[in-house]
Amino acid sequence: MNNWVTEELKTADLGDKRLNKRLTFIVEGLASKPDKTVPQTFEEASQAQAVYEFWSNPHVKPSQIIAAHRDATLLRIKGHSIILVIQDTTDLEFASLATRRGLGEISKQGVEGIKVHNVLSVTTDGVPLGLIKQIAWVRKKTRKGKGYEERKRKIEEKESYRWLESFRETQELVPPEMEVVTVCDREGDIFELLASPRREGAHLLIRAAQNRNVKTSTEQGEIQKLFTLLKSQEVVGEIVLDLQKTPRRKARKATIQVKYATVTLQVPSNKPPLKHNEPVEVAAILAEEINPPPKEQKVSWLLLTTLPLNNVSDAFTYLKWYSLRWLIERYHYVLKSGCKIEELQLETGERLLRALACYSIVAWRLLWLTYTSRLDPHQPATVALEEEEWQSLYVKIHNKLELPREIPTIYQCVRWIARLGGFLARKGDGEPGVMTLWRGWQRLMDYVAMWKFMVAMVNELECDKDKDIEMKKENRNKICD
Ligand SMILES: [Mn+2]
Repeated sequence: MNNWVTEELKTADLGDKRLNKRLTFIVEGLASKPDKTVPQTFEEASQAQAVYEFWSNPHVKPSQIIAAHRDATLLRIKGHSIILVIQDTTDLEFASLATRRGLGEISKQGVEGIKVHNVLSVTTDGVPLGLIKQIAWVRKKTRKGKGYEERKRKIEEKESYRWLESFRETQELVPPEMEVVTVCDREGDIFELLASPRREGAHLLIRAAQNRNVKTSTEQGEIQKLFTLLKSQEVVGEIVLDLQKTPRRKARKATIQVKYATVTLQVPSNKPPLKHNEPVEVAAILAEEINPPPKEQKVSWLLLTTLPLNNVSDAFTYLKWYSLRWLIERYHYVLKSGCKIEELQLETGERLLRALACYSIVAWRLLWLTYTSRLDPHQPATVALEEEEWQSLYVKIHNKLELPREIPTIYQCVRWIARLGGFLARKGDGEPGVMTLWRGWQRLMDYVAMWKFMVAMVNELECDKDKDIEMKKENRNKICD
């Protein structure tokens, strides 16, 4: 998997060729042992030192690191007709070290850390293609205001502006001939976002949090509450959705009843008067699970979308797309549990931000590997693995030195990697998850190192043999002379 790094970072421009090279070197190292500490990954002291120096270098901008990955992501996006772009924020929590500075408040009280807003592009069948943008920031110790004061401020001055800024950039970056649907959870239910200018083919799909004032076209003039209005609609259909495992629930199939309506969202009364603050017409979909298993929280989503909603099958499509939002949760989980980013012992927020940018690329790659192998199972392993990777994997799993005539499929290889990570591959075990795969990957990297070493040794022996023959020939010639 390591040569992919060169390709992934080929547009990197940190203002200095040596820094660009160093970046590739670091991401390669982290990708081979993402859950290990820096000294464990970069065994030579001088190399580990180089990594720390890079992360301490004020000339290295985290946004420039992400920009290289973004360029590669945009190449992957090309050729799809529709792409989903999921936005979500997560908190990275860091233990307070006596020497640590430059962190800020996060959602959890009394804990310091970094806030990270990721913008992840995903195909409509659920393959994560990479980040389009990442905004990571440290909250100032004295924020301007909370509660009512905070709400009254202009959106441009608020933290929540990140959702709008990301939406605007997404529209600029994704090729104009493509449809692009920005998907947000309840935190993204922001009037200014729903009212944002949109280019043709750019849409929003947001889970509603606010019980907004709305009007419908049929009952003109009468203002109603969004949730009440949707609940009073008739059920138009039922769909079964695959719910994935999260820290809060097991994976299950949920039968969901669907209602929908077209509504006009009224401008919230606490908004400062702005030109573009006008009522917005959107489609609203209410999705409620029937008969959820006991003790499980039932699915109840109210989604707002600017996408055209003409019939129940449109509603089903948008629900399926919303259910893929789960992938960004997975991404954050990989970043935290897989890369153990919260365990980094770096001393300043600035350094952590540079490290985060590097690890973000590694975490995406693993997520991509997990889902691409499920959705495009027949591709040869070489779409994601280097020759020595699939070969050493094959030899390890089959316990013999013979290689197959044909390159195994990516699906098969990913299951073998998962086996190294403890996946039993019994009937009913389903597909291996990203963490199992991650553990397997670590072990595979050790086999790959050994495999390369052996291949090098064999080559050297062959070479010696050749030399031997040469020498014997020479000797014979001499004798003949
Ligand atoms: Mn969220």
